[in-house]
Amino acid sequence: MPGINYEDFLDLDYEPRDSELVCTFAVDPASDMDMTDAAGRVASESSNGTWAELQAEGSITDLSATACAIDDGRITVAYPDALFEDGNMAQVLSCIAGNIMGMKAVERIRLLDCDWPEPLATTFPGPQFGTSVREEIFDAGDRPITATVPKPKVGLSTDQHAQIGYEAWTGGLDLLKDDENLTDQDFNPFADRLTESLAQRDRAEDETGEKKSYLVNVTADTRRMLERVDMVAEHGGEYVMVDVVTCGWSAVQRVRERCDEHGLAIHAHRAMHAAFDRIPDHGVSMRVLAQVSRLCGADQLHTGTADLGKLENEDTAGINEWLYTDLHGLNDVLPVASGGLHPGLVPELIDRVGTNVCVQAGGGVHGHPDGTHAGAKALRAAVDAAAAGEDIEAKADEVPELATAIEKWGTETPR
Ligand code: CAP
Ligand code: MG
Repeated sequence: MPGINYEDFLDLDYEPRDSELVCTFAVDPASDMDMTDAAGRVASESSNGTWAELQAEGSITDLSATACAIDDGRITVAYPDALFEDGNMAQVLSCIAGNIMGMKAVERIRLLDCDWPEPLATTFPGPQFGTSVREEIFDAGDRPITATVPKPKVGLSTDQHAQIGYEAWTGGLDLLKDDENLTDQDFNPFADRLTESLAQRDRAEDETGEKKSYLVNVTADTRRMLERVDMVAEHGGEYVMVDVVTCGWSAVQRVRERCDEHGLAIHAHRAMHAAFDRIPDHGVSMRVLAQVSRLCGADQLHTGTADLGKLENEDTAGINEWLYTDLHGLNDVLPVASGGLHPGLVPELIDRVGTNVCVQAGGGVHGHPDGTHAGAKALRAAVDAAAAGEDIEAKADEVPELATAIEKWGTETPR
């Protein structure tokens, strides 16, 4: 019987088949290894090899990955389709971003990008709505949709939270959003917050004649999340919000399934993504996390502010472009720009990411010197002006709340 060694996972003449998942990694080999040593080990450990020579029988080697290119600190690995279970994101990630992240053969390794083949991609549902939320839920025309998250993040009572929603909605914003760490605490219980906020939404819709909606955070263990999804549907919501990284992809998959039954859209908050993607040469890139979010069914996803805001961002524009591009017929995803935004940054933001986005601001609305309602008016006016290609300074002459916001924050990037 032939033995399987690390070298058997390396073939630089290999052309990946259309059915294979092709992954690109940045690799920094351990000091006693070269790139070919490391590449063979990555392909081996992420498919069906190990450190010891194995005796191979029958078609076992058909499941082996092949390291098929090495170029400038990067390697390409092709994974056969039969290695993967249909529609099981946890299993896929245990292969391509599993043990290899900690192997001693590499100093650092980062999963940079995946080319998802049709046979695997189409075993996932993808988003139910994607960017069409802008027309299907709102009648937003060519402008970005807008959202605000009450601040402080946690500690507001249910009444205070719902009142902030009312002020934001009537000030012109489309969405009230829960913060990532607000779920079902004693100071603001989930069920009360849902019903009170939706009651204020109805009032704001009556008064403004515009469609309004609420991103209520259902994040919890999967059983409780599904109960909360059902509650949102019963009470007439259009969306749920999920902290997709902290609660895990398998849970997101179940939420997507339940949301399909109710026709609810999913807003994906990416809290903890930076634990995977912040160190540039290690971990899993935000690009891949965005791909995984799309496959699992997020309709809108935080992808950053193209470096205009308070948080580190990886290639917002490039990731957004990928989210819009065809993926074997799966729906696209609406990118959410958030994190330190305020009205003065909106023109440059729209310049960098376009209008097919959601613009989200917390501090940049509620920190307005005249309060939330004025802050909402200022943000909406800035978005309307930027989307129409109008100068926001000129808009500020018509909208005093915008003038006040610009006077306070100018175009500064907060920290
Ligand atoms: C924004 C935010 C969002 C971040 C997440 C916050 O509030 O609510 O969670 O945008 O980052 O808590 O920071 P501000 P990202 O508008 O007050 O900054 O979008 O990069 O995932
Ligand atoms: Mg937040």
